[in-house]
Amino acid sequence: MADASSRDLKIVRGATSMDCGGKCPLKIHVENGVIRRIEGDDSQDAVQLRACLRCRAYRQVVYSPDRIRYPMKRTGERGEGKFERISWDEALDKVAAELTRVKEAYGNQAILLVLSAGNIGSIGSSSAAFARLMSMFGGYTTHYGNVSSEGAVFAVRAQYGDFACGNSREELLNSKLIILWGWDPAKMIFGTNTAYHLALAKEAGARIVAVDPKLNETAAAYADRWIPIRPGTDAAMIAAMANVMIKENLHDRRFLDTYTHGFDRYENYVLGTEDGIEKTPRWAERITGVPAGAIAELAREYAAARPAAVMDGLGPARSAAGEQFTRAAMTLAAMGGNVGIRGGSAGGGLQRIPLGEMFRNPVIPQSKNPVEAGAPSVRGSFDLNLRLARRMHSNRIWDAILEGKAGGYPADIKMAVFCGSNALNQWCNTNKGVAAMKKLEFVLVPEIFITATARFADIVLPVPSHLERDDLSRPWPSGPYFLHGSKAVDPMYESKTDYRICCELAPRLGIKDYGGMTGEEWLKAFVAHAPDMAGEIKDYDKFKKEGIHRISLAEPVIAFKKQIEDPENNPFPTPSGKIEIYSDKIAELNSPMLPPIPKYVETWEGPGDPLAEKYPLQLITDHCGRRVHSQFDNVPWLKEIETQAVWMNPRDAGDRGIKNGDMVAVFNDRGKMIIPARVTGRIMPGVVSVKEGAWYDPDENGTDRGGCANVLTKDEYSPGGAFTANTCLVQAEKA
Ligand SMILES: Nc1nc2c(c(=O)[nH]1)N[C@H]1C(S)=C(S)[C@@H](COP(=O)(O)OP(=O)(O)OC[C@H]3O[C@@H](n4cnc5c(=O)[nH]c(N)nc54)[C@H](O)[C@@H]3O)O[C@H]1N2
Ligand SMILES: Nc1nc2c(c(=O)[nH]1)N[C@H]1C(S)=C(S)[C@@H](COP(=O)(O)OP(=O)(O)OC[C@H]3O[C@@H](n4cnc5c(=O)[nH]c(N)nc54)[C@H](O)[C@@H]3O)O[C@H]1N2
Ligand SMILES: [Mo]
Repeated sequence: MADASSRDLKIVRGATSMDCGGKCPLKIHVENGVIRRIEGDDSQDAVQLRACLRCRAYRQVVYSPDRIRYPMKRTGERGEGKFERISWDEALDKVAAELTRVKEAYGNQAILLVLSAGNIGSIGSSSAAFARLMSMFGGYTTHYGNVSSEGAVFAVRAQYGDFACGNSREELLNSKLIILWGWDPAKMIFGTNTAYHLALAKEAGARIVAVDPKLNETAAAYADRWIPIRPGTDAAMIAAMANVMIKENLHDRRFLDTYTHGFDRYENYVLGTEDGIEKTPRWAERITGVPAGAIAELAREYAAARPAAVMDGLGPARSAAGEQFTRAAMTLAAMGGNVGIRGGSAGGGLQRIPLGEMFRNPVIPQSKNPVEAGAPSVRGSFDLNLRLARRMHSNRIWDAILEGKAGGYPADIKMAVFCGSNALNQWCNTNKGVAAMKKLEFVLVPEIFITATARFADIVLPVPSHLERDDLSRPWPSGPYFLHGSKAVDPMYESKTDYRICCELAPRLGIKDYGGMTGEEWLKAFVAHAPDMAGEIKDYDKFKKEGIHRISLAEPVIAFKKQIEDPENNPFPTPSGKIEIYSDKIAELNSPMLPPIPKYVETWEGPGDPLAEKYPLQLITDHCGRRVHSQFDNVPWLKEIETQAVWMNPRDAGDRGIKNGDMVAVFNDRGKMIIPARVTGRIMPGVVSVKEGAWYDPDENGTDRGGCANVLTKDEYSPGGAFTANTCLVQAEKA
């Protein structure tokens, strides 16, 4: 046994930069260069920002036996997963040669760059590295549409004109009623400590109601009432609540008159003067599956509780009419007069507080992408087609690869770089993705693991995990604090960061002046120049040593407080200067699926689609507590916590002779998976759930055995650009 004196023990203040829903200071115990233990925040003089199970288990990511250790090149067929070790020089020479070949033969637009959320650190982030390199190389084709939140982004832009629509989470403590409308912070985090503040609110007597097809983790722990609802139908329930509030004169008329634009149009819709159909609770019951009595009761309860917080999630907005849901939720917030006040909520799904939103590469020069030069201006327009002039929607990359210009896409794609992305697993229609990946001439994937996407690479390059480099990490989606994550151990094996890879590729591509600064120089520059840091952090070394800088606020952040307190001098940044319940800009688009008021619209693969005869179950693909998307799915400690399964109501299971734990085939025309059933009353009849992020694992028949939700989902988007992962019909049977 080594005696204590030979042990080199140190505590490193670290942080990961994952797209995880939170962001937490970590206390990492390192002994003789090996991470022994990871603890959370230990501060004594502030509310601790407690790390969740995932970062606490990160040791099994760093030391996973499955790590990519060195550069490799494909040996078998594309996708077969056979690779052999090569040197960094050979790998980078090959990548540079392929980039040059494709550029010369087809032009820069034939190079597809897929960037996602694997690393959202300041210098770690893929956009800071590859996007810049590829711009300097003459450009690339990329995708548009935030897969997390594009529906909500569209809605918030239309209704408020400003994305910062969240309140400080401790404001929940002042709410009398909190509606978790498709919102599950106990699992999704939505800002470290959100669930803690919810617990305090409950202790203080707030009533909590969940409207969700599932009794989700937060609802199970905190809700006084669960109201199950059919996916994609929430705007109908909200219209019926509005109907009750208007008819019983329970809505905040003064608020609506003072601060909103076009409520009369919504009123005409809700009362049926517009189309002859009154949006009564009975009308909504047929659509939503929620009993009329429960709708009326929630409407009255909501109107009576002041202040009340409508906390709408991104899950329901990630659907075929996602923007309508988010707009309806914001309208409900306005009808209760709950915007801009303490204990209220503006809704809008993003829940963003602009504090801590730092480090967005303000100092790394982001060369413009020449392939997009001269594209139409999108400023002030809601027309998604303008944004898609030179790009394809994120959920259409497979079609774009398969069909190219002939299919109406902006380019004929010949090669692809996937950075910080496991798109084959994470973007819809994985089986179509497989066909698309096979068509490409060359694929590059820098990765930590051989993911579904990396399996299809020609060259894989090893990158370090998040505890193997210094970076700044930003709170998701709110502060108020800044994190500096120090390197706990040196990069494992032969790994290099994306930034380093790009620095080494640059000269091979004839690019000068790509790098220049060391990592630490960049970090210091970020801290010095980031806009919302101005004057905040004076001592970089202290910040680095402590790993966190908390911002002390004189008062809590309340979105749109100014606009509500002094509307004369603070108009909303919308065309009317008010909250736009009716949007002229949206009306101009003249799109039946995108009405200018938050109407309920029936969509493809909803409960009313004739396809429901063949595929009668609505599938939702919510996120998983033990993963960050597909990350951590291969961590043994976390795997023990929850088996990937299809959640199914006892009634649907009984109809099909399925018992808890049975293997079940879940399928539609796009794909099929076989996974265990979790038969539970925590999901409503007619709806099944397969959590997103499990690793695609096809057997010899192409049937997925890993439970990858996206073998079933449709690669489509809503008219406002939402990624429609929660609009999907399936059938299930005993396997
Ligand atoms: N069906 C369905 N699908 C969904 C969703 C859903 O609700 N339902 N949700 C969607 C949402 S909200 C999101 S944000 C997306 C997420 O989709 P992705 O961003 O593709 O998600 P991850 O699975 O986290 O993949 C990131 C990959 O980056 C790698 N990585 C980590 N750090 C680095 C690094 O420093 N460099 C490089 N090169 N790689 C790194 C990780 O190992 C991981 O494989 O998934 C979407 N997919
Ligand atoms: N543990 C963990 N946390 C995460 C992530 C992760 O992968 N794992 N990912 C992070 C990222 S990038 C994102 S974008 C966010 C995502 O956060 P969200 O999008 O909010 O999370 P989801 O789990 O997809 O959905 C939340 C809830 O919506 C419900 N829901 C789905 N469809 C409907 C509907 O039509 N109507 C109603 N009323 N409810 C519905 C689901 O049942 C679920 O309870 O989470 C972040 N946090
Ligand atoms: Mo996301």
